[in-house]
Amino acid sequence: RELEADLRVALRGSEELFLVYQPKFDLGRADPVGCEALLRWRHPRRGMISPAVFVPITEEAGLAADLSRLVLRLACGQIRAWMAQGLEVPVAVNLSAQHFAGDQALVLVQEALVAAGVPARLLEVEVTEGVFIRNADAAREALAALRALGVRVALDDFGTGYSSLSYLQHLPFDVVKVDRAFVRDLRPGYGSGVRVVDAIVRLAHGLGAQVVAEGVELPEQLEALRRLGCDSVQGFLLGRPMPPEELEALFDAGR
Ligand code: G
Ligand code: G
Ligand code: MN
Ligand code: NA
Repeated sequence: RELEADLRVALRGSEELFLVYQPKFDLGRADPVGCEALLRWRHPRRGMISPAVFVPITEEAGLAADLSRLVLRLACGQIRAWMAQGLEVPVAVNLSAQHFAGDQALVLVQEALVAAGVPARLLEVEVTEGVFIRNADAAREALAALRALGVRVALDDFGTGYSSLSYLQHLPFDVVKVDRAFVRDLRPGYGSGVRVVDAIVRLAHGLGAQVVAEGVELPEQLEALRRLGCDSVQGFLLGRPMPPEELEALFDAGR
């Protein structure tokens, strides 16, 4: 396919693929506490193409590891650049579930950290429930190995997959990210939306994980999340995915 061929070229090194960074804020102190790196592709003829479109293409074409290698290199390079400016900004990257069938995720992450000279504690890895579909035991081991390195591990899009509870009891996560579908229902008159998020927060806290809510677009949602004891928040209300210089300004202002 045409996009696949273009992706192969872009992955070989170009500025077509780049990261934008969406800030995350602590709900108690309202400080920026980190960010999520999100990949963007500026195609030379078609303009911006969403990762929702091209990430699945890389996965089917056997290019997932190349893509993740690039994302990790860019993210760790940015962490390093911020460190050189005296800023410690934790960065979360999204990794394909494919890497968790064996030790590939560990190898990719370790290589990127070493190459950039970045401490593991500044990197967070986000995975979806999809990591557990094929081989749950292998995934659990891979996640444990990352955490043993000092990398934080987050469960992304929580509650949208299936069999959500059976694997949570084994505690392979530092962070649970409440999917924006649940945050959307935190509106007056939607009592059931509040009860679902309340249950997720209690469950995650009971298992020792922090809770990040994503997709916060309205002040009412922020207020509801505060009342429910959510730890941190991310969403268009607080900050869109942005270039690194803009994120820097947020962290600079806070020091
Ligand atoms: O940023 P945006 O909302 O367009 O992202 C759409 C989807 O693409 C989301 O599911 C997001 O997790 C995923 N995505 C964004 N960046 C990356 C990345 O670097 N690697 C992978 N595997 N997925 C990504
Ligand atoms: O699947 P994942 O959670 O990694 O997806 C992240 C995607 O969510 C990014 O593409 C980002 O652009 C998008 N996103 C971030 N904040 C918001 C928000 O407040 N509302 C909506 N609709 N999307 C958001
Ligand atoms: Mn994510
Ligand atoms: Na999500």
